[in-house]
Amino acid sequence: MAKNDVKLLGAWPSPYVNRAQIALNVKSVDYEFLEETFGSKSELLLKSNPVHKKIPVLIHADKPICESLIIVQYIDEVWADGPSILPSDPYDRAIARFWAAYIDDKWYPLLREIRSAEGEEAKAAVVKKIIEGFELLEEAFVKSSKGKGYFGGDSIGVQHTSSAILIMAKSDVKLLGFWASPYVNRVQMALNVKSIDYEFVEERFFPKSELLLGSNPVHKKIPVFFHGDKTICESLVIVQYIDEEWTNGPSILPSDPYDRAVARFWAAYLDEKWFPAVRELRSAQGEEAKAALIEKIVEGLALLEEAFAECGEGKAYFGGDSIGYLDIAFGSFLGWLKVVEIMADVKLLDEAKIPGLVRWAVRFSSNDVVKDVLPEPEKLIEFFKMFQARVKAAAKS
Ligand SMILES: N[C@@H](CCC(=O)N[C@@H](CS)C(=O)NCC(=O)O)C(=O)O
Repeated sequence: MAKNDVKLLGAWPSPYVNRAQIALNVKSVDYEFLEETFGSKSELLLKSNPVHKKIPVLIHADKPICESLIIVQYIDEVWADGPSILPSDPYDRAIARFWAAYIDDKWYPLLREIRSAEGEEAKAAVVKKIIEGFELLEEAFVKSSKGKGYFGGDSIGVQHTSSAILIMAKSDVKLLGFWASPYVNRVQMALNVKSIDYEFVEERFFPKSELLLGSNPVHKKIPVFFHGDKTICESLVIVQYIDEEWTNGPSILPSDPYDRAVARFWAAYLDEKWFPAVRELRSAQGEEAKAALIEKIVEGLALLEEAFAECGEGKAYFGGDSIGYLDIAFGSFLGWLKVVEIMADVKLLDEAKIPGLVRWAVRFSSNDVVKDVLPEPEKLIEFFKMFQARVKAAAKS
C-alpha cells in the first residue's frame, strides 16, 4: 500500500484519533497524517464526514471511514495479515465490543463531566461513578486478559481461537427480552435469518428480574442473549456475534470491509442520534419542541435515503438482495416510527421525499424473517400508554 493511499485526518490530542494511529501502528501501515486545526473545520473534513463533522476520518484509497471504533475494526479487517486487533473468537469479540461501547457511551463522558463539574458534592458524585466504572473494567480485564498483559492477551488486541459449536440444541440458545423492544426484535430477526431455534424468556420488568440484573449488571437492559454458558448484551453486539458464530447461514454483515464499516457507521448513527429524536417526539410537549424534533428526524431520513441508494446499489435491501445488518438495525425501529407518526400526527415516511425508503419499509416489513417479529403500531401504542402509567405509578410508590 503506497503511503498516500492511507490518510488519517486528525489532531494529536484526540484520544479517538490516537486509537486509529495505534491500530495503524499495530498493522505497520504507513500513512499520511493530515492535521485538522481546532476551531475551524477543513473542507476535507466536512466533505468526508458530513454527518458528524468529527475527526478521526481514515481515508483509504479515496474512501472515507468515520468513527474511531469502526475505523479500528476496518483496519483490522483490511490488513488482515498483520497481527489481529480484534480477538479471533466471536464471543471474545462480542465482549471487546461491549466494553468498548461502554467506555465510549458511559465511562469516558464522566471524565469529560468532571472537567466542568461545579462544587465538591457534584465532583465527588462523578468521581464515585468513574471509580465504579474502573472496578467494572478491572473485572473485565481479569476475564478478557486471562492473566496476560493486555485485554487482548499477549499483545494489544490479540486473542486466541476457540472452535465454534455449530449444532446447538434449542435450550442452548436463549433470548431474554420483550416483544415491544426494537432492540430485542433485532436479535429475533438475526436468529431468523440464520434459522436458529431459541427459547424466548420474557422480561416483565416492575421489578426487573433477577436474571436480567444478574446477566446485564452494567446496563440492566434487554436484550440479553445466552449461548451455552456465554452471556452477551447490547443488540448490535449480539447481532454481530450471531453472524460470526453461525457462519454457515446467510451472512448478515456485508463481506467487504468497507461496506461493513459503512453499515456499522449508519447503525451507530441510528442508535445515537436518530432514534433518540424519535423517542423524544413520543412525549414532546409544545409545538416548537415537536417541530424541532420532526426536523431532525426528517433530516436523518434524507441521509438514510442517500445511504440506501449507496449501500443497496438499487437492490431490495441495504444489504443487497437479502436482509442485512443495517436493514435489521433500522428496520427494527419501523413499528415505533409509525407510532410516532400516529401520536404526533405527522407523516415521516413520506413517499414524495424518501421514495426508496418507503418502498424498502414495505418490503422489509413483509419479509419472512421479519413479519412475525415486528410489532403492529396499534399494539405498541396500547403498550406505550400502559407502560407510561406503570412508570408513573412506580415513581410514586
Ligand atoms: N443499547 C441497547 C439498548 C437496549 C434498551 O434500551 N432496552 C430497553 C428496552 S427497549 C430496556 O431494557 N430498558 C430498561 C431500562 O432502561 O431500564 C441495545 O442496543 O441493546
